[in-house]
Amino acid sequence: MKTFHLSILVSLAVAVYSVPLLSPTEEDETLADSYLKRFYNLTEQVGSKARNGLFERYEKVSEMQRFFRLKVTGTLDHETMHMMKKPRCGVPDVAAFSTFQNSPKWQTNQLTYRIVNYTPDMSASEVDFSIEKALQVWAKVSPLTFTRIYSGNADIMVSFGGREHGDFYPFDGPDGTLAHAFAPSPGIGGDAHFDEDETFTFGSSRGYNLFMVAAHEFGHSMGLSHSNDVGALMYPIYQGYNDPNTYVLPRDDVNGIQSLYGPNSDVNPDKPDPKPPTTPDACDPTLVLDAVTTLRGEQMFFKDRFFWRVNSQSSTAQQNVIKTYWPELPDNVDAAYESGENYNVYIFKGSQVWALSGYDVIRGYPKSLSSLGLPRTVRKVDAAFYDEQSRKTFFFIDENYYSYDEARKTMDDGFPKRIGDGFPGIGGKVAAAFQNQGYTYLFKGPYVYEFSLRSKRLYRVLRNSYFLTC
Ligand SMILES: [Ca+2]
Ligand SMILES: [Ca+2]
Ligand SMILES: [Ca+2]
Ligand SMILES: [Zn+2]
Ligand SMILES: [Zn+2]
Repeated sequence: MKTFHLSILVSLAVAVYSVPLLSPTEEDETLADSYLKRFYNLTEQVGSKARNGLFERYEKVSEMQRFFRLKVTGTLDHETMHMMKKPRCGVPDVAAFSTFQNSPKWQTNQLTYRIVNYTPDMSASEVDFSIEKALQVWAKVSPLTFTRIYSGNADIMVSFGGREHGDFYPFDGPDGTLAHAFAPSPGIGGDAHFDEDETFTFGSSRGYNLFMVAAHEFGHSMGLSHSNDVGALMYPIYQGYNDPNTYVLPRDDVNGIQSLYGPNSDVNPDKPDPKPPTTPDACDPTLVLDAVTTLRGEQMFFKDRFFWRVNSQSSTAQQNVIKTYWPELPDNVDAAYESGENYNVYIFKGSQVWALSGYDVIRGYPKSLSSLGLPRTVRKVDAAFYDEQSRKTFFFIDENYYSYDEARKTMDDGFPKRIGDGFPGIGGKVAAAFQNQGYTYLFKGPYVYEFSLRSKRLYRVLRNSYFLTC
């Protein structure tokens, strides 16, 4: 578990207020102030323009940017405001939450829980199932057990309520804060509260999946604070839907719970549980990408259920969970490209293709590969890129490639061709592809091959880290 230390040793030498490209609106400033007060312990009055207030805000914005691994500017830039507007957990990201300071934990492994009331959003049996599955996420990898009781005081009291709901932490209406929970202690400790102004769901439909929100909150109920590993369940931002029957707790969270309670000694050695997934590391020299594309001037690198964004302003690649941007998209995509005709981004997985317009999936998608004119024998696309010069899109399938006419929306005659014929020096399959500043880049294993399409020449063989700064 990566814990976040409350270190705000901002060097005064760098504390120059950089001028944002677009100054934040008054509405953004108000939102930012309440966000920083709630999650980063900002003490200054909202709207205070006093010098001390400005400096404290600068420090708190920087602290928040460090937690989320954004570029640390200390200002309310676009990326920072975007992050502040995402639905999240109500527990602060800083260790200042007093109950979290000295690693509180339960003194017994046999815990009780009680569902005090229900949400009208779901049936009672759906709520019961979601809560039980969310507790099992933690029970599977620790010696903890959870027994349901129906009256009296349980260690973990689960309830739904809106706005002011009986503690000193009122909820905020729809979106924003979804839920919060208290670290182990008698009384309110361990309890989990869900904001009734949200629409909680059982499946993947619009709203917030109760299983996923509850599983995160119960991490707090066990004594875990927030993680800045973007793949962790204990990351403060809502992660999207996962199937409760197949969900596997990520490695970072397993390390966290086991640091408090130890492993589960009851695991059947003949039927070991699936390995906890780890978050891909941009610096891993063996990293093989799933797909690469541009999106409105940025570069997107896909791997497993994550993607990195790189733009010309950012010095580091920002890692995100695919589902937090596009809940409808699958994980582990095969290929991606941005059309130079309509600026849609097309995402491929298996025999299906999705079209994105910014953060929206275009209606009518996913469609089948054959809707593009690819032969029905093609089951998946390995890689794709759009060529600015010829205004064609190239599809890589096994050892061959096809050329697609974006304007006529048909495959060109004379294809498929062998990849080695169009791109001398590269054989076998291609993992990902894109164009940048006139060059074509084909990814193969952890290497990137730089071509000029016009001269049909291979210029350089690079590592992933050439684009994916880490
Ligand atoms: Ca309690
Ligand atoms: Ca809310
Ligand atoms: Ca691929
Ligand atoms: Zn949380
Ligand atoms: Zn509460």
